[in-house]
Amino acid sequence: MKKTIIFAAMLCLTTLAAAQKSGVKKMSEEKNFHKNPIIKDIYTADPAPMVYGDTLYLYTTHDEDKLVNDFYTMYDWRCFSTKDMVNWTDHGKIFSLDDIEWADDRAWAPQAIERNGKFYLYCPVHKKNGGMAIAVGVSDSPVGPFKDIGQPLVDEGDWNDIDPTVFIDDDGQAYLYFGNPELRYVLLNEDMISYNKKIGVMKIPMTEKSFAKGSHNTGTTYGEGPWFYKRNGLYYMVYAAFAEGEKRNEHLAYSTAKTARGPWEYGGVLMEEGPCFTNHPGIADFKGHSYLFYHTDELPGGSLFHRSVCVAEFKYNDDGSITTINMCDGVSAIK
Ligand code: FUB
Repeated sequence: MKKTIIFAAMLCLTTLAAAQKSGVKKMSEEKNFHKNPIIKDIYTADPAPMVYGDTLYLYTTHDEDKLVNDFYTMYDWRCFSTKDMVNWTDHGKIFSLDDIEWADDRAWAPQAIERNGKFYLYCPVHKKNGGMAIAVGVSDSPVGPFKDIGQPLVDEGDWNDIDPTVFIDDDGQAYLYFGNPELRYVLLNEDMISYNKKIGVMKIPMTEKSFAKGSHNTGTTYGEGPWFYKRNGLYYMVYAAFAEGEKRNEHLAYSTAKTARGPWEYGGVLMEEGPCFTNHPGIADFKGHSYLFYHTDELPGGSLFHRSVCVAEFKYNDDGSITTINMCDGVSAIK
């Protein structure tokens, strides 16, 4: 038994090493198609695309090879960029727990945005004095380095403060949605590093009309990993969701609203559940194409704690709805 486990572990390491080599090679060989997962030499999760100029920047979390306490072992955030969806540049570590004096663990799902020439990276972390909170790093460049503002941006003293998603509406109001198991938001001030404390943290009613009946703590499907954006006047909330039934893996679902603050109406399943316990959406329109970034455990040695970021191209229906998107092999180059 012990021998089998050692052999299996060696096989995983060998195959990952081979994948690392072929991954690098494939990036330069396959000019017109990039095969999933996007990053093949480290484990990445929680993809957060940001289009800036003619480039798509992809921020990710990083699952360490070696686990501590058999749980998510995540210390830093990574950035990759592309101009054509096939040739990717690895910008390495752009922010880490070492840069956040008050945090000690769980460098979880981030999202980045630009405002007035500065870049803001919102990141959930575990605080040294316990509980989760949302940190924000600021940089003059999309590829960092990011500098922590020195204190949590959102810190309600409970465990709901994870998975921030940020969006600036046409009237200039910036929103930061977040949360597991509840969806909440704050109105960011123009400086993007503080929020309107008079209004405070707003709680979205977790109803079946908004998020459908499901098996997460609120009784709805809404789980975590919200991704908030607007398209053709319609607001979208895409998220990781738990269907009804026991021991389900996360699928992706979406809801829409006519205003940035809701009310939200359930839209449907965006991506069916896969073999990995978590999934996490990131959506971007880039050079006339629409993409859903997600994660799986499909890299050699993959597991619920060793994930890898993938991408699928999709099209919106004329009425703004989205037909369920399949996990796929990869995407073609943008000409
Ligand atoms: O990657 C750590 C956590 O797992 C994220 O914050 C969640 O969205 C889930 O993907």
